Parts: sequence; C-alpha cells; structure tokens
Amino acid sequence: MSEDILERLREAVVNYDVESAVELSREVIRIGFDPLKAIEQGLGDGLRVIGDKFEAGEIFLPMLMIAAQAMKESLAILEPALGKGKSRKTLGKVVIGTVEGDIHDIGKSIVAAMLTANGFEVYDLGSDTPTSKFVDKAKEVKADIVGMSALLTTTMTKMAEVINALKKAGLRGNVKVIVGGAPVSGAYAEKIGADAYAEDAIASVDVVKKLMGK
Ligand code: B1M
Repeated sequence: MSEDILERLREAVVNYDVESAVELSREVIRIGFDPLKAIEQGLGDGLRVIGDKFEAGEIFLPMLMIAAQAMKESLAILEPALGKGKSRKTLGKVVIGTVEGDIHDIGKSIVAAMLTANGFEVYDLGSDTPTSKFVDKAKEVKADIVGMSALLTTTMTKMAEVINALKKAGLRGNVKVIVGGAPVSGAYAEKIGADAYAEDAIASVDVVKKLMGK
C-alpha cells in the first residue's frame, strides 16, 4: 500500500496530472502516511524525472511548469502535517531564502518546513531574494542562522555575496550560514566561507542543530 501511493504520486507528477497529485496528497493525510516520504520519494522523484527530460530536450518549459505546479499544490496540503507531534520550543532563529535571480523555491520551502517542524523559528523570505533582504531580516530578528538555497549554477555565486554583506554589516560573528540546493556541494560551501552545507531537508535539520550546538 505504501509503495503503491509513492508510485502513484510519482506518476501523477510525471503525467502532469495536478488534480491526481492533489487528490493523492489528501489521501496521504487521510491514511496517516509519512508526508515527508510522500514529498521526497513520491512527488520529488517524479519531479526529478521531469527535470531529466527537460535537460534532455524531450519536454519544454510549459510542461516543466505544470509538473512543478502539481508539486506546489501538493506541498500546500502535505507541509502542515510535517510538524505534527513535534514540540514547539524554539531552538533558534533561521532566516532562509532562495538567492537573487533564482525562482526555484520548492526545495527551500521543504527545508523551511522541516526546520519549523523541528522547533526552529523560521523566517522564509521566499525566492529571488535580494542580498540586502537577507542582511536586513537577519539584523531585524537577530537571526542565529541564515540559510540560502540556489538551483542554478548562475545564481549560486550570490551566496558568497550574501556572506560578504553579512560580514560588512558586522553580523557574521553571531550568524552561522548554511547553504544548499542541487548544484551546491560541501566543497563549494567551504570555498565561499559558509559554515555548513546540507544535501537535503532531513540533513538540514541535523546540520542546523549542530551549528546551534544542540
Ligand atoms: Co528549473 N532548472 N529552471 N524550474 N528546474 C532546474 C534546476 C535544472 C537543473 C533543470 C535542467 O535543466 N535539468 C536547470 C538548471 C541548470 C543549471 O543551472 N545547471 C533549470 C533551469 C535551466 C531553469 C530555467 C532557467 C529554465 C528556463 O527558463 N529556460 C528557469 C529558471 C528561472 C529562474 O530561476 N530565474 C527554470 C524554471 C523552473 C520552473 C519555474 C518551471 C520550476 C520551479 C518552480 C518552483 O520552484 N516554484 C523548475 C523546476 C521544478 C526545476 C526542476 C525540474 C526541479 C527542482 C525542484 O523543485 N526539485 C530542476 C531539475 C532538478 O533539480 N533535477 C530544475 C525538487 C526539490 C525537492 O529538490 O530543489 O533540489 P531541490 O531541493 C532539495 C535539496 O537540493 C536540498 O533540500 C531539498 C529537499 O530535499 N536543498 C537544501 C535545497 N535548498 C536547500 C537549502 C539548504 C539545505 C538543503 O539550506 C539552506
């Protein structure tokens, strides 16, 4: 049954079937299936298949957008269930966003949801976030962590810009920086002077806890 629903979620995204993806996400909640597994191994797998097809030139942007819409509408249903049963005490303040010039926000939103679910106070700046907005928000809320996501090789360079701007604003001593996203790696994080890199949403929780000394 569980494998079946994962397969059906995958198929709904691969077949650009927004309605089925939404209906299946409601079913995930109804039957008490793990929402994170549904996101990562069902919908996420489907979206990766679509990404590969797009890269291979087999499909065009409008189709990619419909598949992404299926993921987004499903996330709206599944995300609220991620935090169920977790304690609400705040482990720290995290300002998170996708860097400037980059509109990919699905992975970043999952990371934000997982951190919220695990007790962090998260300020999600959305996508295409100007460098100054990261700095201003970190200052305003006295953030412990700034998290940046990038999905494009052309925008990942913005991460270094934000780190430099945090330094210039005198915040770097108090604020740790974590980066992630498909083209980003541990080596890249080190190169630009970030404190940490996380490969996926689950890893990000442990990494951020470690950065906070928890
Ligand atoms: Co775009 N896109 N896209 N896209 N898109 C990619 C990234 C691409 C690899 C597709 C491809 O060619 N195979 C390619 C980038 C190539 C490159 O730079 N090397 C690409 C391109 C080229 C583009 C456009 C330029 C296309 C165009 O216009 N010609 C354009 C970009 C516009 C812009 O940003 N300025 C574009 C647009 C779009 C859509 C709007 C259609 C849509 C985004 C919708 C949205 O996000 N609201 C879209 C999508 C859906 C994708 C793919 C198919 C899927 C991305 C995704 O959501 N994955 C993607 C192909 C791929 O990644 N294989 C692709 C699922 C998500 C759960 O995974 O985001 O990796 P991910 O997040 C993971 C981890 O990376 C990690 O945890 C997450 C959860 O486990 N993680 C973090 C992410 N952020 C983190 C932060 C952390 C820690 C971990 O700490 C802070």
